[in-house]
Amino acid sequence: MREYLRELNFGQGVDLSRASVNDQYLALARTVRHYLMVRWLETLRRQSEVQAKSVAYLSAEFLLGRQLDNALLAADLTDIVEEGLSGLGIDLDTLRQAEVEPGLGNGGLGRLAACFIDSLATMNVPSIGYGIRYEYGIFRQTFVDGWQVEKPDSWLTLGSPWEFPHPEMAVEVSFGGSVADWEDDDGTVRRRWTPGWSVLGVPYNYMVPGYGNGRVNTLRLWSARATRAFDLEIFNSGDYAQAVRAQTFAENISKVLYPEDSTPQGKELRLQQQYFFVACSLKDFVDQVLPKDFDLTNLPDRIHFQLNDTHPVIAIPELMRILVDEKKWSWDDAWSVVRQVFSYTCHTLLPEALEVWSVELLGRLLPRHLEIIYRINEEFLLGLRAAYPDDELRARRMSIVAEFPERGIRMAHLATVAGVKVNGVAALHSQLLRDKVLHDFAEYYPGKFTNVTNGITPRRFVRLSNPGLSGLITEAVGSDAWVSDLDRLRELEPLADDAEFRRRFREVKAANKRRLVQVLVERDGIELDPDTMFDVMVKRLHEYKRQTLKLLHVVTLYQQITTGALDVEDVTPRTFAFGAKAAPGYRMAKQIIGLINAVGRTVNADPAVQGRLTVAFPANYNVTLAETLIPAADLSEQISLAGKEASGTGNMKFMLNGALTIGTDDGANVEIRELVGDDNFFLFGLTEPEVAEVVESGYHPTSYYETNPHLRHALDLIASGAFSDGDRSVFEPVVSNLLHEDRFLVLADFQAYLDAQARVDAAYADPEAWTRSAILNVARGGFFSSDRSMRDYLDRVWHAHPVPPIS
Ligand code: B1N
Repeated sequence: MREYLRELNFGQGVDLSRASVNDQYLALARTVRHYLMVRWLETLRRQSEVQAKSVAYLSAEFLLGRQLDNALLAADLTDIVEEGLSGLGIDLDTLRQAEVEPGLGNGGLGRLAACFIDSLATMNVPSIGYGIRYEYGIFRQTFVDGWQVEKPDSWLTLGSPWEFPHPEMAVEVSFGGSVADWEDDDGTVRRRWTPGWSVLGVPYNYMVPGYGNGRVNTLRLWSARATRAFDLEIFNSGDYAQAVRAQTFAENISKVLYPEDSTPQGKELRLQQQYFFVACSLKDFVDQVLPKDFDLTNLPDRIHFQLNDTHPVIAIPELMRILVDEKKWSWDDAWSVVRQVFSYTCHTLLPEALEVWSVELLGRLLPRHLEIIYRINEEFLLGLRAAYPDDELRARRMSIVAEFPERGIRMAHLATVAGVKVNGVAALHSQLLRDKVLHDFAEYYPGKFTNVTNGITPRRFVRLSNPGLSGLITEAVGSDAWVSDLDRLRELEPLADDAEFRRRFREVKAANKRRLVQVLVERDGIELDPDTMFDVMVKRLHEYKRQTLKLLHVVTLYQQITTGALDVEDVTPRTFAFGAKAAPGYRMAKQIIGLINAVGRTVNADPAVQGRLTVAFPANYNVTLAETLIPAADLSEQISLAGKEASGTGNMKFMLNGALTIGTDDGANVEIRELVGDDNFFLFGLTEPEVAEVVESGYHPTSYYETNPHLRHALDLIASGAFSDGDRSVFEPVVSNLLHEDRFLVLADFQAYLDAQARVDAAYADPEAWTRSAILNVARGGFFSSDRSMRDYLDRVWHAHPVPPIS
């Protein structure tokens, strides 16, 4: 505590009596990071000493969530700090709440990256995360009359105690210009890129502490600055305003995270961001991380670059450029190294989500890289035509260069051609990648394709977010070893049949529900009844995830009760909780948000359903809210159309916090159900092959509307203006889309969903049996630790190894 007071006095410049909560939080954060500093330096020292093979995780997003609690846990400081602070009359929890989470990601993909670096540190794997330090992360969602309005996320304004900027280590990254032949000293003709402009990348380092193992890995995020050339212009041109504008232009590159999840727009600034962080990272690794005299032919022994989706795939031509243009290697020598050091993780099946950069844009921004991609493609097509003579159609399908609708570079193809391994993120997803999206490639490169099912870190999503359950588990297992060895949850299985354990498990869930109720009152002014079933659907708003299906269930119940078709006494009291952000340009998604809020307003105000149906839609669902929402859930909604959700990771968080899942056979749901068994999972809906068949034979949503009275009544009620003050036009686009297009087969799965929900009600009516299932969900969920995901990547993709723990 002496250290803490020093930080307050000398770091914040205040004494205790005048310190604001923010001062106190910042001082505590700095105290904790000082404590971790020795371990960080020791980790770095050991890393350069041992020279073990490392992993570099390249990701445009790291959705970290709050840092304080995780750092306290890793360093085993929580109790000491809590006690010390309370001696000073300070409540640790108040300081926890003062932290603004770094929201440098959209959803699952960014959160996955954060879980992975946590696991790598905990498992003693030498590794580094590389990404972008966005000045503005994912927007803050607000509702105005129920409609989403985005506000900037200024996560840096109150100070950022977890980062270490290193402006002296800035690297230069170039763009634009032109490429021409030139003659080398030894007479060889080479290509020379003369860039048009450049920016600086300033590294900001973040500690990634392993859990209780004394290791602290590094996350390095890049921030864009103007180069000194810009500064010089200020003097030379005399046009001060113009020079400052140039500065702003450079800094724009890391200004804001693109808020699109799964459906990226092909924007120029986005490509700039991608090349910016990748070029910074490769340069950093080659020039700074590797020893000075390192022979780059040995690169594959020292590093594996994991490409988190296609966003960092421009790293492939960039490394070629470094080796061929800068290091003057032959093309073949460079290619033989490059094709050993990258692997690619695909996170989607939606064709519209696969990035294709227009040749016009790529050629303008990165002319040399475009040339390199063309040459990679030429040689690839040569091999392909040799393997499949006379199959020009196949060559066109597989080409890295697309010809329609305009000439474009297919980044997934480039990654697949150059990557050592290509993986999907759940068993079904990897299967569909092999069989459908990348089928030609799987044939051509047998052995290149593999699966690594996603995972989540049990530190943040169980140990920290659910202290009640953690206490129970620790008692049952006999130690807290499960926190870094989640398979030990298996030991809970026999306790599912122990009435006393069930009672305590239920008490933990009830307490988590009361905690959520309290948080939502304070955070949003939402009042909920903790004695209802908490039925939760939290994830990005996307049509394929089918929030509308959930909503049609709510509307159906409401319609049935208010018309007397259903006796209110027979309805299980439920709280339907939604959390979802829509991409600002995704109109249908924003409409659906408006509709959820409108239905909520009407249902919550109607005395006819009071105490039975409640809709809660707290704005701005983020990692912090997830940490209290998920442990309070009874029912987890995972209802995407089969074959569309690559994996899902929220589904795993719910399972490990003792919620039962109602879900389709999609993504990681498949593996969840296999592990937990059909008796403990509410499966419904078309399977992926059935979906393919329905779509193939022509899908007619109206026929479901015409033949299913429940569905008709629910859609008619929405269309009638019942939720929009009689205005029939407001939600007409949503209704007519469902009726006439329904790309994601909501109507086809509607009845099956209602039936499954009836099974949920029946099961919930028996609390002992329900609790038993909930315990089995926890006991059988150990597979979904991201530690296991890391083991799979180490074995199947990286061929790297943990190093002995420090101290
Ligand atoms: O990645 C998650 C999966 O669990 C989800 O199923 C999947 O939808 C998600 C462009 C994406 N896929 N694609 C993205 C995000 C941002 C962006 O700009 C695409 N996110 C996913 C983790 O594997």
